[in-house]
Amino acid sequence: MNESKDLPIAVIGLGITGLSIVRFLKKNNKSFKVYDTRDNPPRIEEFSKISSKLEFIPGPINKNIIDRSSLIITSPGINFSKDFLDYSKKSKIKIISDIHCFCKSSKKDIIGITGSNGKTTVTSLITHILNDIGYSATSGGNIGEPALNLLDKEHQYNVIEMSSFQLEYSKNISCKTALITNITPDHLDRHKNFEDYKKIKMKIFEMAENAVYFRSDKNIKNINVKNKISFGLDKLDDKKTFSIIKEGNNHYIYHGKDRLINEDQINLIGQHNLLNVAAALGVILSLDIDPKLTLDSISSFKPIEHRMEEFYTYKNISWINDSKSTNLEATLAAVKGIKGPIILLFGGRPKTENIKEVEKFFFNSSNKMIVFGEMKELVEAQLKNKDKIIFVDNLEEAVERANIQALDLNRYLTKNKINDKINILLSPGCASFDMFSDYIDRGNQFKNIVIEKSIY
Ligand code: UMA
Ligand code: ADP
Repeated sequence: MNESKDLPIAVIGLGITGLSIVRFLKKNNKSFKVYDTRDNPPRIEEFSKISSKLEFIPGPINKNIIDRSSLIITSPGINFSKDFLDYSKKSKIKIISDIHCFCKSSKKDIIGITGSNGKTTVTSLITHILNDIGYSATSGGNIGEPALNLLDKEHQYNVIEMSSFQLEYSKNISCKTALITNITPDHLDRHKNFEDYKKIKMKIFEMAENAVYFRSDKNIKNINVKNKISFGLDKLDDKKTFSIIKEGNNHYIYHGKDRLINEDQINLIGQHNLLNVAAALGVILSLDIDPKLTLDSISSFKPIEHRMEEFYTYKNISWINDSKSTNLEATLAAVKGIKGPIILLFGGRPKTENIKEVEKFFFNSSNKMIVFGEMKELVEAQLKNKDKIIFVDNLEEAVERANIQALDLNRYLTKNKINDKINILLSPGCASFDMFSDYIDRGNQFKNIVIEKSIY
């Protein structure tokens, strides 16, 4: 940290990140002030136990803060105005993230993970594998535990999920291995445009020793790292590649020419999750660990809550909670990876204006869609297969209608001796804030409605 003036450091936001920054600054004997737009931010009670309330200043995030500070360390959720950013540049007051501070202070190897989708799954999987095969690893960052809290208990490997919000204010972070799972449009309400969002994601490779990336993704290119390992949907013989290949009815993961593992040995649903496993294997290889040693650990990894979580099955009908699907790509990946007919619960607050790609969902003529929330307008205007779409007012009604559709379809399949499993999938492809407090609330409500109502 390099404070240019003899002024306190400004910590912006007093959520879990703000609190972790405060602890970090106190340990390093730095003076600071904490700013938050709310009078009573979520972590004020915990803050007042470790610091004087005088260090907390509620109010708007404006230029006065820049005049009064030597450096700004921001929480990821803060969306600075253009005026604020211009003035900080003019005043030469740097804005950095907690992840930036963590990377500069950590003494252990950092595995940095970013991407539009799959970050949490891959972060958890890598941590699980490393611990399972005898290394010591811990995870943090956007996954939940703020990275700075890990400094007191550093393991051999810090597996850190990094969001675009955190990377935006990070510079020259030196990861042992950096991974990008994929890049598709997301968070465009916060970033200037898609180009800017891509550039921010690519910052994870600055100074990385090893890069792991999805080679079938045209948005990930020009990686300036010496040791590169890729994963993708085409088979390459190179030992620095992993591939997902369909043979007969099964998908396999290959390492170069060698077949490693079959989808039936993995507890995660969908081709996108095979890509996530391949990404994790890429990271393992980058650490000079033989991927063959990890196969049992991959098989023992369980799906994470709210991500393709098959939580209830009855007769031939399987209920899957993919509430963490908050963008269109996640929904498209979810439906692509499922075998058998799908009744999709889709909706919420749209993050994109063009949803025409969703029409692909109806290529399987048995598929049905139940739509709720603010997404109804876009579906009404852009999707054609209206005979396969049902509009509802709330999640409860969505569950009831999905159940009726599934039972009807089940009768038809039984009568025609077709053995397909029917999938009722909540994969909303939207933000949840129009009807729920967050994706966790949405997923929990879904599961409760299905289970409590004992609808069969
Ligand atoms: N605040 C303001 N003004 C604002 C916004 C926020 O004053 O305009 C204050 C609020 O009081 C807020 C506090 O700042 O409580 C901190 O806000 P924050 O939104 O940065 O939240 P944290 O509690 O510190 O949580 C953050 C991440 N939140 C966001 O990026 C929005 C968490 O990711 C992350 O787990 C945590 O740090 C630890 O690293 C959440 C998330 O939704 C789960 N991430 C996005 C995603 O995954 O898509 C990027
Ligand atoms: P993130 O932390 O990036 O949000 P998660 O692992 O929590 O990623 O998954 C978020 C959503 O994206 C879930 O709906 C999940 O099914 C979907 N998803 C996971 N991995 C991928 C992937 N590789 N490609 C597309 N969608 C994915």
